[in-house]
Amino acid sequence: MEDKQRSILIESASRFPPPQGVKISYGTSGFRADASILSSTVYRVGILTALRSIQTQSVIGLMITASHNQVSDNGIKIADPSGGMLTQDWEPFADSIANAANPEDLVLLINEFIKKEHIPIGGVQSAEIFLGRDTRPSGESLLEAAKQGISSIVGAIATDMGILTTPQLHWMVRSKNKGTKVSESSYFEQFSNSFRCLMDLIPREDTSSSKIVENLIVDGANGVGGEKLEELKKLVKDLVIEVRNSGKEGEGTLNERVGADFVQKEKVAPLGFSEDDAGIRCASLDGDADRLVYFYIVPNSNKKIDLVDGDKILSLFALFIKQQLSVSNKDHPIKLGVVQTAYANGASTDYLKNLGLEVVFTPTGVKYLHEKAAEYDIGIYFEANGHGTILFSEHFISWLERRINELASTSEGSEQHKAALRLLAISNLINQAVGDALSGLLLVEAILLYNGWSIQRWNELYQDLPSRQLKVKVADRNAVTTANAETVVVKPSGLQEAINIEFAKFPQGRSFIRPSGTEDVIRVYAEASSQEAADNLAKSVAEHVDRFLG
Ligand code: NG1
Ligand code: ZN
Repeated sequence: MEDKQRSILIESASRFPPPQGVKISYGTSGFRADASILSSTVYRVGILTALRSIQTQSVIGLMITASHNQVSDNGIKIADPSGGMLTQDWEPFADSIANAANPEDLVLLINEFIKKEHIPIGGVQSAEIFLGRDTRPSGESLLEAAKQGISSIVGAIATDMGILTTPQLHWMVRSKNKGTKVSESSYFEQFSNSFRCLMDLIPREDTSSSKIVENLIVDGANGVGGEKLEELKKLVKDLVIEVRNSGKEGEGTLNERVGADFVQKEKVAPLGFSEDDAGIRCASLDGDADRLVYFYIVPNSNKKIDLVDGDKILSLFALFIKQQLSVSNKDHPIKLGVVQTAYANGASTDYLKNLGLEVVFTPTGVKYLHEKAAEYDIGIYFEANGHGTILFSEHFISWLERRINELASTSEGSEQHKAALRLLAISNLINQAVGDALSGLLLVEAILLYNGWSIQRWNELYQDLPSRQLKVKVADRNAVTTANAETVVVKPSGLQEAINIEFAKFPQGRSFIRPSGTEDVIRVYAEASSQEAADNLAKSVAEHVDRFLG
């Protein structure tokens, strides 16, 4: 590293001292902590993104958000050139620089890393980083720290894309690197146009579909998603969407008893919804709009809901794609795969397998699911909490385009031709960079319309096994290690045996634990044939966790 570059780094790093006595770690989807201790981390991640941009000669994204966490938290997500999450190979470097004790140590670590990775810095190299942030009040000053980190690498520039949803920023990074338009309006255009395209391919003579065009009510978690959905809905005339908890002044606090995480974990309606909404199709976004769940309020139930979670969104998508594939193509072998995690409801896995689909499991975190889904021609992945998307391989898209041309000349307007066109429309409607609540919502709505289904009919695809999730505070969550896509506890020894004894007591019992990658807790999941049994199983497993680790 040249002297000039070194002194710029030493000088700027001294303005962002790390918090004392706290270890910061790169978790399930980046860094997350109380916003008050994050500025040094954001500054250092700014440096990291500049290095990654130089190495890949592509634009990298840096998003400031703590997703579904409380408003006083903040965090950082990084978008790689493809629009996906930062390559896992760089996570150890992210971890080590975030924890460097002083500017000298930081420079030492950077120096070592750029030598190992052959990253030329300090010369004429250029780098560009797109910055985005959600609506958290701490976002503005953290954004400044990110800019300082980026500009401390010679030749690197930061482009502030403003307040965005996480998937919007990932989409912009992907688009820029593919050489297409990147503005927010082009994002809205792409998704609203492909929605219209799919709508035009719906057989209109089927009048049963018109009845579900009625209201959709969306809970925007008082975050950035509500605001953006207001924009998007102006462009999609076929849908009537009412946005609540849209983040407007005075409407409520971000993620506080609202949003997809709250709805999915607590299984009650968010604030702003009442008995008057019973039976109506509702959806909830999370704080940065990369998660989507649906629900409806059960009449006379004290705002209890029937949850239509990520597993059911996945099932709706998988069923539709499978149908369209079998109509559009009889002979060409297409690899269609479904990716879930251990949190997927057991009933959803059975349903998908019964459809004849290949279902595979990965650990929690979309970085793992995304990577696995990318191995298929069409890979559909979802976490139960509503984060997911559908990936179409380039190879498959070229094949599909050829097929569409062929059919256009031999049987234009046939069902076969239309099914192939629908698949192409889906590939443009569903965000290819990362799970996106807004794009996912448009696809759900289009499929429901196509099928003429109410949310209740959709929910009947299969019946969820009752489940319960709990969190346990422990002294050191890293004392737990797991294997087999997090279904087996390896350490501390003896804990898995104790869990096995518990779930053997319950019909259809299943339970697992894992350290959270976004909060300082151990998560407990339990599933069984009745709610009471699932609750009891979760409780007794939580007690074992406390006994082994408390
Ligand atoms: P952790 O805290 O590691 O469980 C949570 C979600 C993940 C993922 C990340 C990122 C659950 C049980 N876990 O991770 O699926 O979405 O947040 O936001 O929902
Ligand atoms: Zn999120």
